[in-house]
Amino acid sequence: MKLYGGLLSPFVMRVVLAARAKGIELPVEMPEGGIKSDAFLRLNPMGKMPCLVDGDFALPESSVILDYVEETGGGTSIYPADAQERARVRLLCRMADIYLVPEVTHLFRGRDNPEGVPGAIERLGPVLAKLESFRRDSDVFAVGDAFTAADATLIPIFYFFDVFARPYGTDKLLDAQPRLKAWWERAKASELGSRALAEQAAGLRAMMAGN
Ligand SMILES: N[C@@H](CCC(=O)N[C@@H](CS)C(=O)NCC(=O)O)C(=O)O
Repeated sequence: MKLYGGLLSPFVMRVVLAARAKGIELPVEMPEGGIKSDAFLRLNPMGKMPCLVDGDFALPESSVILDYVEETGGGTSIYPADAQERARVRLLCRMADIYLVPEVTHLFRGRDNPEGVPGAIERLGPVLAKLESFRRDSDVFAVGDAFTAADATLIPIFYFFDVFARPYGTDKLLDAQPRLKAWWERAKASELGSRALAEQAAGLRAMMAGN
């Protein structure tokens, strides 16, 4: 199996983290000619990263890839055994994709579209509060007491709360959610988390340098 994409992308990193949690080190590379090249579009008509290639099977969409890796990769499951806990994991992943990502994207595009930033900051507070409302005091990881798909999904998105702390004050949003903030501190200090964040930071530096 091989994953096309760059490690700054929270969607790419989600898959990488999920695979690592299962003991799989997926090779990750940018497609030659980029994600809009004819060759890549033939492989992945979505023209986005990530795209997993397993033999002659190509699969886009990070959450779908994550589940494919879960089902085919063996190793430790990244979903809890209990149905309700599993549902909570899926709920946090879904909420991240539907409500969190669009607002973080506004921040990411803030240099080109500064007018999108204030609204995104305003909406992010309630999104984080809702995310937190589905977590429990006893949750050590995003859900429960083990690394799950929810951690793999949230960690590389939360990376951007640190990136945008200085320009946009995103750290204050986390201050308003102490339990989520405590999870984030634990996630950053963890082996999987710290490695991922260092790789995202390297990706950001490369992007800023125009590579
Ligand atoms: N829903 C997709 C989103 C993937 C996505 O938007 N990836 C970005 C990089 S972070 C991308 O490839 N953007 C290029 C584009 O949209 O043209 C997934 O979960 O894989």
